[in-house]
Amino acid sequence: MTEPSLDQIAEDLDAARLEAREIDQYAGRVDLSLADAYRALLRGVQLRRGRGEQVVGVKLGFTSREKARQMGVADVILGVLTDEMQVPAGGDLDHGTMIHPRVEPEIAFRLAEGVSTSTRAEDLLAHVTHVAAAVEVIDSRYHNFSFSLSDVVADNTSASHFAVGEWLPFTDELRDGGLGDLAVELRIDGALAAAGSTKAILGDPLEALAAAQRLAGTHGHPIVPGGIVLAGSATAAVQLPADAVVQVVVAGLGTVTLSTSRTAAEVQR
Ligand code: OOG
Ligand code: MG
Repeated sequence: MTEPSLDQIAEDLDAARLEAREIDQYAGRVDLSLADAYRALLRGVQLRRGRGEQVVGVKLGFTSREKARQMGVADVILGVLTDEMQVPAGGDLDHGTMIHPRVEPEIAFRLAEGVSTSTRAEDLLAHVTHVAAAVEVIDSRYHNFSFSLSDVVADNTSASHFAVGEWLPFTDELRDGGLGDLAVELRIDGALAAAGSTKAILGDPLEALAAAQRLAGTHGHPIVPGGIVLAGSATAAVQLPADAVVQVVVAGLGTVTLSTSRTAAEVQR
């Protein structure tokens, strides 16, 4: 069998996502380098832009040891967020549009409106204006949520949806260590599903900005004015049920909620 091109890989993953259908991972059948996986990721983003979606930010993956251990990978990765992935805080997400979604408690940074694409070669931290509690829904397009590092990168780091709580100004206090060890909780229908600390995010979530800058500089992710940086989960991910209310609480930063509905197709299954 001939190896699929990067365009083909991007198209296959895009179709799998749109149809909420799992595909086989590439590891073991296609020789996909990490650099090529990032190229496939960015081609996938091009496909989405071609349908009118706008890039609104980037997201880190595997910034916490617990997450990396859960998925059996070692390196920090960077994906791209579009407007279609964003659910308003308190909003509803149709569970039936996803394959096997999981949820993660995160924090989000917002970059200045004046930020330029050249920022990816500079100091992203200097451009942060706001911070907020966030919730990310991930949904691997691969069978059983199992993948190699290149696989998950090509799949836009399993990005599916996210919501951001109220943006707080990024004060000097937050910049000078104030984000380093805040208690994080993930609640599903009120019950505690995971708990941790922002410390789990690379020792300090500000390190996520340095990692985003490094990876965007190497692989060419777009950095947009007013863009969002999701710092990565502070805990292992938890299966996201249908008909549920998910809440992330970050001490000192606030809360964000998201609910899921069940579609008619799912009820019949
Ligand atoms: C990859 C995405 C990881 C995070 O916050 O660590 C991620 C995956 O686990 O499928 O978003
Ligand atoms: Mg995440």
